[in-house]
Amino acid sequence: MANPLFDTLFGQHRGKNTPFLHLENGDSLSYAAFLDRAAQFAGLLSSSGLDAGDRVAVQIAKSPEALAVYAACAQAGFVFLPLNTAYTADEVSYFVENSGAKVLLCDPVGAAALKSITDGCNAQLETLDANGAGSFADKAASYSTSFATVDRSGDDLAAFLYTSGTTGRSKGAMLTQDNLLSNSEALLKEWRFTEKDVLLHALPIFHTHGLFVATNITLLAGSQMIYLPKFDLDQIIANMPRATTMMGVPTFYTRLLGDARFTRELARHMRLFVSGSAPLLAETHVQFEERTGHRILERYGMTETNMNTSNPYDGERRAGTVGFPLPGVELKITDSQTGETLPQGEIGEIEVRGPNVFRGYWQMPEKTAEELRSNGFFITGDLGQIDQDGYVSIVGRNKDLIISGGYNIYPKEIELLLDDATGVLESAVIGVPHPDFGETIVGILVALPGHTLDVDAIKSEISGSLARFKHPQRLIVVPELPRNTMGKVQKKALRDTYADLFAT
Ligand code: MLC
Ligand code: AMP
Repeated sequence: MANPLFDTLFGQHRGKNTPFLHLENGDSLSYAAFLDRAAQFAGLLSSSGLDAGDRVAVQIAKSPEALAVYAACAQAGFVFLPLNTAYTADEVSYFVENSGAKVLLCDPVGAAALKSITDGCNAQLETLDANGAGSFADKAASYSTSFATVDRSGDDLAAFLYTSGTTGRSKGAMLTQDNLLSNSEALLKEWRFTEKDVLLHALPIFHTHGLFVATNITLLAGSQMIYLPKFDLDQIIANMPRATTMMGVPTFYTRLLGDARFTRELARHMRLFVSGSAPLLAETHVQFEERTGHRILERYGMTETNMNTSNPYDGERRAGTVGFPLPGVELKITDSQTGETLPQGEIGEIEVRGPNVFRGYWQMPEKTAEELRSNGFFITGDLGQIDQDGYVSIVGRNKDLIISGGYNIYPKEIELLLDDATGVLESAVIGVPHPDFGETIVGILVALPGHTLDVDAIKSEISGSLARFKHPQRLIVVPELPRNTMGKVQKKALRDTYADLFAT
């Protein structure tokens, strides 16, 4: 027996004194030092009464220690459950309860607000701050820097990532060791990662992109990361001459293009820029090539599937497309009503199947059955088409979803809160084009008869329950919502009406 995820990504680097992480303050951390820390964390978690397969929820700042918790869970056989640091205590409470997590790791600043939640579900609460200090680190310090890796198989669960849904309830996507490994192995080959690479890492590590794509590829290749706490233009510009690759959401690239310091010379040492998580405008692709000589490589993925498609490394990286299915991934375009495969060139629902596709949603068999067919195809909710050369394009969404700066927001979650706000009869939440975030959130409100709505008061009424990035940028009061003959709110009509709200 063995533990494929730990052995392949982490274990292979035991005793290696070469750098793994370069930090913002100029310090570097070797693979060996990183693994020592991870082993101590694994020792502590294992002696805390957890069984293999138990969930460890973490809502902590991006730090080397935060990654070491991921490694520790892999080594000790626990399921890693990372949470967006912007989530409020209300939001975190749902994830802890729903997942049945045995441990919640949080920032010391937020600990008091989360204590009643963990007490209520018999979970342990430990802290870890942005500098890697806290009760968890203190307790781990007395544990050995070697830990006997727990046997797991490729079919065992490695991580839960929560993703919102059209009903407003988040679903825990269950990812196996093989889901993660197969995908990073495919991407490493496609994007030609080697131990010579230095990845400029400014993404958060609580989502697929920053964790399973960027970090797992680095680990698999045994390369290095310039590991920044967040996207900060000055830091990106200062560090780019030392890097060879970067992965980002489209906002990273539009912000870089908006800065005159970002030049061909600055990007001279880079071999690859990857974009994903949201649509990259063809215009950004073209401007980027004009400025730097590099063609951004766009790829397409999801929480439930990791990466599905990628533009080619060597062939033409075609603007406005997400390239070809990755080796081992099958992709087809189907009729949303019948599920039948459509003729080449037609627009329909994108379905994917392969070793990358998740196991289903935690304790939600009906939701799983709605989206994951018994033949293994996952219905993505994205609308796409395949051109005569085989390039896949995403042309829209069959799901009511807003993607702002690479974060997904499901309108229903916000509508439920707005509908309950003082004086509101009903609401509709839409995404409209935004120059920085790609899309941003607008709430359309209808007042109860006889009420005059105070939008500022409504904003503060809902704010305590929602992470900042889910706050509507604008609330607009209308006499009534547009509806079709079936009585369904016509969101497309609303999106058309307010399309220019943030135009520059
Ligand atoms: C921050 N804010 C956002 C926001 N990010 N609002 C809307 N959308 C976002 N994405 C808010 C803050 O709360 C704050 O509000 C204000 O905007 C400015 O905050 P900031 O801290 O200065 O923003 P910044 O750090 O610059 O963040 C922007 C960003 C970041 C784009 C760099 O959001 C980011 O790193 N996004 C990447 C998300 C990601 O990794 N997605 C991958 C998902 S995986 P206020 O009101 O307090 O001022 C996936 C699968 C796949 O989708 O295919 O990859
Ligand atoms: P998430 O729920 O965060 O996993 O987001 C997945 C969604 O992001 C997909 O279903 C797509 O709608 C979107 N997405 C990811 N990559 C791209 C891309 N390159 N172009 C357009 N949309 C994308």
